[in-house]
Amino acid sequence: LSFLNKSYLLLCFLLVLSCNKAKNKIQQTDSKPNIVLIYMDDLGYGDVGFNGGEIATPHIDNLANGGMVFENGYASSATCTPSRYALLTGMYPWRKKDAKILTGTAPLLIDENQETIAKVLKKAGYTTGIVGKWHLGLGNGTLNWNKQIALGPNQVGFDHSYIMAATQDRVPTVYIENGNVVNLDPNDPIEVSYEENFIGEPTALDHPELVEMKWHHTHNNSIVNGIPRIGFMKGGTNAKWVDTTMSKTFLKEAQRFVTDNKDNPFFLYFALHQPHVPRTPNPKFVGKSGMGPRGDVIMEADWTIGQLISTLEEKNILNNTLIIFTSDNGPVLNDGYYDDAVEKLGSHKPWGEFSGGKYSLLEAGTHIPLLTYWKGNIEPGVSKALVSQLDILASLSDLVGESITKTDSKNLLSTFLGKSSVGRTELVIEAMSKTALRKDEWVMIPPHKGPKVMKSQNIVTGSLGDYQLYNLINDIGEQENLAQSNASKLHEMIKVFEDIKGE
Ligand code: NG6
Ligand code: CA
Repeated sequence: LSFLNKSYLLLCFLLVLSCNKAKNKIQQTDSKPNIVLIYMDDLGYGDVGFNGGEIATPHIDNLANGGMVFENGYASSATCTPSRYALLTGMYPWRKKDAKILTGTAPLLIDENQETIAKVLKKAGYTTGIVGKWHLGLGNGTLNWNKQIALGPNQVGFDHSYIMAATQDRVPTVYIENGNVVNLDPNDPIEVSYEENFIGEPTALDHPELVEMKWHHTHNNSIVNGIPRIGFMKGGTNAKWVDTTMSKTFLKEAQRFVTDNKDNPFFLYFALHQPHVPRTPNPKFVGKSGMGPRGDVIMEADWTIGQLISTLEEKNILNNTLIIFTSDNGPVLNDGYYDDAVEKLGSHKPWGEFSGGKYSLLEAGTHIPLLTYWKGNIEPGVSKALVSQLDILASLSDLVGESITKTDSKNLLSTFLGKSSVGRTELVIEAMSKTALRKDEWVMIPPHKGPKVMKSQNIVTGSLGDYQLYNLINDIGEQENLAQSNASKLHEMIKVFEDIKGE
């Protein structure tokens, strides 16, 4: 090559390089980072290494060490559907009568006109996707699984969806992509009922010999992959998911979404199914935790998250991605199957120092792990600010410069980005349609009917016939009821609670 040719080549090379740089600059704006919201199912405050858990969660811990950890982060509710409703819409779920644990055939809970995180981000130019657990209803009451489902995530702001309809323990046990059941054979249509079985279909009650995972309470209807579920299902043989590869399937879809959208801002709601029941780790993870399937699937989820982060790194977009990691509600050991979760727990404390668990108004129900991570933009640290998943909507709206109408969501953007230590002052928490108030370091639980303990799950519900008042700074385990001894604080709390609830 002549000297002239060489310098010409060099010039071209430099030109391409600077063009790429300029292109990257457009993408890497601080106001439009990619957003990945990782939402776990039933993961307790203490289930992660960074909150003192004994299960190895190195990838999640890396996010915690490089990001902002919230010690006072809350899900809106102690169960799945209401928490997910609040997360996406920024509205308290107790304002919505049907925001309760849904069956697999329940209609779409979110109104088509309602604001959602996905809609707001879409308006700001984002491509939006959900991969994983939906559990917010589908259709308008009459669901035909063999046709395109007209109402679902795609109608409330998601450009792309790859979901399970409800929970892993509920039928239909199929994946749904943009409203269509994946791998459905039209000659083997799916029927689903939560009322009665289909003639000739085996259930755990009449065919116990077909059951490979023993049920403890409920979960004795249709058997899929040897696992008895809640609800009855017929047909759709080719479409049925394989439980042990669910994590891989969701990961693959999440990676595909990221790869397809690496050149434009995207929002990925990655709603993992772990460690909800039935706990079905991939063989690669069986026995890894020493705590039985519950520990194993938490390790599997951690690995899955690590893989997704590697993809972001490989595509060179990790630095331009805001990651939020949290869980829909607190932990439960026995949630319906015999799977050694209780027997093999050892000294690990899924609920950390809190009392209660999933379904409970006591702290462990809603006080969940929460962190934000954004390399180069969020200084690593720990925040004591009171924040709720409700606040993600208003905060992300602010980040991308969109306005929203009045909701229960508070704009805590600078807190989520670690630039302020100010959180909300108060928050109404919900568990199984009962509510309580957290304000500053205080919790007030009004009198509620119902059992003190859920026997099958061995969880203290927080329901008592009298008022309860706890100071979380002195009494994180909510053992000492101060309602009698601190009447003035109690009355102040009742007043705030009733004002918010409009009572
Ligand atoms: C409960 C189920 C439980 C689980 C839960 C949903 C019984 C007694 N218990 O009704 O096993 O499926 O619903 O969990 O049936 S959630 O995390 O999706 O809210
Ligand atoms: Ca859940």
